[in-house]
Amino acid sequence: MMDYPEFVLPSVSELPDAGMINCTSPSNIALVKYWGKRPVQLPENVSISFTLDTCKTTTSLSYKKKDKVSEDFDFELLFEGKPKLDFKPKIQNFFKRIEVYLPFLKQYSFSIETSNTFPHSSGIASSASGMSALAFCLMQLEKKINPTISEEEFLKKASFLARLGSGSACRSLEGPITVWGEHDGIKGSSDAFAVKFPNNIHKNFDRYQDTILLIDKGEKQVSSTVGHDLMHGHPFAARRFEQASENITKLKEILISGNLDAFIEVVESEALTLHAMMMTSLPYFILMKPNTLSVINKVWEYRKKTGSKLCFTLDAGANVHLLFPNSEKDQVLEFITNELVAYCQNGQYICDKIGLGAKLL
Ligand code: 2P0
Repeated sequence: MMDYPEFVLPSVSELPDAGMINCTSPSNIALVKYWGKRPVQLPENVSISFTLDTCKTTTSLSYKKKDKVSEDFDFELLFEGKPKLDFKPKIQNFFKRIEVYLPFLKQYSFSIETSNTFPHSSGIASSASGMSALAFCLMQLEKKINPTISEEEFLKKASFLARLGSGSACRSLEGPITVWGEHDGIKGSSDAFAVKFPNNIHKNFDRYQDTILLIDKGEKQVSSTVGHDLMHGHPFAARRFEQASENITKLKEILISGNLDAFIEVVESEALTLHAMMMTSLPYFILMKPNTLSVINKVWEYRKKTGSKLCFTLDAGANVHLLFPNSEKDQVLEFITNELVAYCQNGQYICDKIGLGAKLL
């Protein structure tokens, strides 16, 4: 039986011959973390994220209709202008998963050119921006075939497809805040795609800042895919999945009310819980580095001293995301340059903020 038949493109007679689609899609940073999944790419728990603005992938998809449908997918891949063989299996696998929903894929020969605004191997996940950008381009091609698709259906399916490339990618198509996973308090939410946070967001979160401190750019010892897998049979899994749902309930109220102290508590607790899950799985592992902990302690000191609403969150790695209101931008940037840059590898950090999702160029 096929899952989600509503996302299958109805049969069409006319396919466009050739053309090119250019788009950008950003990365995102989870506030309540997705950690644990079941087949196929469905989350064990609900998650919510800020869509980023500066950290993004630009993708051009060139397509050319073939005279004969081939047995296999036909695509070439260029990353920052050069052929990238190690990405090919991931795209091949992605095409295989989404073919049933985009039945025209084997009728085209594609050239995919992609580049990121953030430094290569900076420890910033490129799968979220990269997979969402590719899904968005493919949906633009579907739209040429099926022009009556509504904006809402378009975004829903783009997110649905992106999820099949990488779980967190489904949260990057829209902004400023998206939710992935079914939750009673979030209207329209689903395990199959992410939706834009449906309520009005308090102005305290307008242009909310995310400065990413690049603590360690080395290759991670444990990939996210392996990490997700270790939640199967994890001693705390069931309780953790419930807790994520409870935290979404709390965060929904916080995003509406603008209560930044409550925001800090949920967000920092989520970051540490994510890493606690890693430290308590079998095999156990630690992705934080000594400098990650030094930064966390500095943030706590700074908050105590100044009453600032600066807080941190972590991804599956050693880098620290510093979240703070736009109104504190100058002071916090001064604090970062004076006191935190010393903990960053080669002094590197990236100033980003909350953004709006994928765009056609
Ligand atoms: C998240 N992360 O919610 C969590 C928190 C990292 C830490 O989703 O296997 O690259 O492609 O579904 O999405 C990273 O995992 O994993 C991730 P796949 P993904 O953002």
